[in-house]
Amino acid sequence: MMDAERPDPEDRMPVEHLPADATPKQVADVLARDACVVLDRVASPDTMKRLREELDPYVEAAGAGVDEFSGKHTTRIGGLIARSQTARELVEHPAVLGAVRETLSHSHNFQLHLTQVIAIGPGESAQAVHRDQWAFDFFPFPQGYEVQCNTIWAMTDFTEENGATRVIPGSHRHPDRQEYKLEDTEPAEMEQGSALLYTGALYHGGGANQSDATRYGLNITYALAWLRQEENQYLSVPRELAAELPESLLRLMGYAKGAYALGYIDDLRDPIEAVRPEFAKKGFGELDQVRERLEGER
Ligand SMILES: O=C(O)CCC(=O)C(=O)O
Ligand SMILES: [Fe+2]
Repeated sequence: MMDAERPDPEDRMPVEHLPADATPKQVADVLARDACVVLDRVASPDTMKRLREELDPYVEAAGAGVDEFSGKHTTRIGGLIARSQTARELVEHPAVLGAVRETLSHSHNFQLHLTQVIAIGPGESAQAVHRDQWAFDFFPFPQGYEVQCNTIWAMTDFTEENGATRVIPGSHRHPDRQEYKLEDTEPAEMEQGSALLYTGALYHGGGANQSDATRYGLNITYALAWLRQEENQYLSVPRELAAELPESLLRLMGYAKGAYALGYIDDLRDPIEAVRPEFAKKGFGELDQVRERLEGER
């Protein structure tokens, strides 16, 4: 990487924190400026405790990562919609979802992209600094066109010592495919129950854990609904369970059209019909809205 692109230590921006009652617009404004923001104590320690109780058995049963990127001292588990009522609530947390909606409002719809506990164990080294949107086969999305709005909830306190996520605020404006060093990043320290929000274009990575306790984070990410999901929700959540979930959560999981005519079943049927026929909308629908939107953009 050329030096001109390396963040100058003098220009380093700290990670901005907002109170839990910040409006979606306030959160989205900081995301537009920095590509990351911490919402302080948006969930209670009690909620985090419940999450641990529901998910610890899966974490304990899972092995550590098999490569450097996933972390050889890090355990990751997914399928959290199926496994945890508390995770389901956090996926639909109104403050976070409002900010996600605002940040991804340039597209017809957005959807849940993945749900994952990331438990960084003592002795783990720092993860390579990356953009989450590289998951889309490194497609070079235009700068300013955000395709993801992501969260990492602090299930335990996040400190520099225990592996708080490392971020480069403002790096959504940097060139793509850059390599950064740890010194270029800031730790997103936050209290248990807080959430780091960041866009798919933010350069970041898991921190090294130099403490003697595991750092637990809950990574819930959202992406534009015309892109493929990282975690396949249709196959991660058994149909019998899906049939019991609320409509709003099912729509978020992908039982909705990604755009006009994107993702229908056979005779133009609403995808939600597969699990909850009573919620189905008829036909393509919304054509007037789509037309209005296209006319507005002309
Ligand atoms: O666990 C963290 O702090 C970040 C992990 C991460 O960025 C990733 O796995 O993509
Ligand atoms: Fe990441």
